[in-house]
Amino acid sequence: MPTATDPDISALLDRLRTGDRRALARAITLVESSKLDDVARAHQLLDAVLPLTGRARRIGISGPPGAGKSTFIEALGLHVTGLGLSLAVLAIDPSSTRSGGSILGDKTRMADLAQAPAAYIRPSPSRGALGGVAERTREAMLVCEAAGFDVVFVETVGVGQSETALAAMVDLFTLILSPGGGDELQGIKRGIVELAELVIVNKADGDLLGPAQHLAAEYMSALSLLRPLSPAWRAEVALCSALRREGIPEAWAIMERHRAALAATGELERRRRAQSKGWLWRQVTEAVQAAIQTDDATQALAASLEREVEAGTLSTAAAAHRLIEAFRAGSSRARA
Ligand SMILES: Nc1nc2c(ncn2[C@@H]2O[C@H](COP(=O)(O)OP(=O)(O)OP(=O)(O)O)[C@@H](O)[C@H]2O)c(=O)[nH]1
Ligand SMILES: [Mg+2]
Repeated sequence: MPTATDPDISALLDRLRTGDRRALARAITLVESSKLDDVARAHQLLDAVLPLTGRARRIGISGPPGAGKSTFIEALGLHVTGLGLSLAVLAIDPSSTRSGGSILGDKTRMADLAQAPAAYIRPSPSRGALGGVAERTREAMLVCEAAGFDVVFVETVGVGQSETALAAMVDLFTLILSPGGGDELQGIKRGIVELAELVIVNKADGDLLGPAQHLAAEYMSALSLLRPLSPAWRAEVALCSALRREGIPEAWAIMERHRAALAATGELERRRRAQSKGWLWRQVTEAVQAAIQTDDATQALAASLEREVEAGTLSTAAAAHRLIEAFRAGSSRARA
């Protein structure tokens, strides 16, 4: 039985486990907080939450702006809750400037899903630092699992490196595309396509049906050339119309088949373990970088090294080495 020493956290955890929505919202706010007072409490909560996680299906949904991610999530979400499963929807939102794309805006747009009692849609934080946001989203996902959700969808808009962070936290990375995005194999970097174990070509309706079929065929042949991420699963391509809610049960069936295939071979467990290890080092890297960047003693040196590197008078390797050495010397002086 998980415990926390802070009585507030322990009470919060008890309420969270019963599925109390207000406790869930509070718990997520706590893990998203960067206030110094909250961080230690958030860590206590996360430690206590950890043994309660692992049961949910973790599904990532990414794709270029306007591909229909939100419409798809609403349609799939209604299907999933209709099957009697509970669903949490979270988003990695790397850009606070992006208009109209945030889940906060979506909450009003996913009107039907927002009404479903078994669905929980969490407005995403709009912070600057990409890594920080993704880190918080992963922790929010774990909190949702502890609250008993059967399925968690994590969405990100496919414009930057947030897809890599998304793929590193989910069991299945799904890419949503739509026809008419200009040249096909559209602006999606190869590295991102390589992460996808399911490609959904949306908007397969009306005049777009033909182009959608064409795009799907192109992706099928492109994906057949890539080495699968796991021997347990070859990437699949499916068509749907999120708007007409067609092809949605079929998409869900593929997701369930994917889960079964990964679970049967032990790949699911292996993947999650490797992801946890990856996040450990990701968080260490970020914390060390933040410590160096905010250290008074090294700030002046950092600024001058940055200038030299910019000017091309010093290699980045030498500059990084000098900065780390100066930081280490400073912290060992502080310990003495
Ligand atoms: N024809 C057609 N249009 C669709 C379909 N799904 C979504 N759309 C439309 O495409 C537009 C974008 O849909 P969204 O669901 O907001 O797309 P998104 O990928 O979430 O967009 P961002 O969050 O801004 O990146 C809207 O005008 C939708 O009505 C579909 O299946 N068929
Ligand atoms: Mg959207």
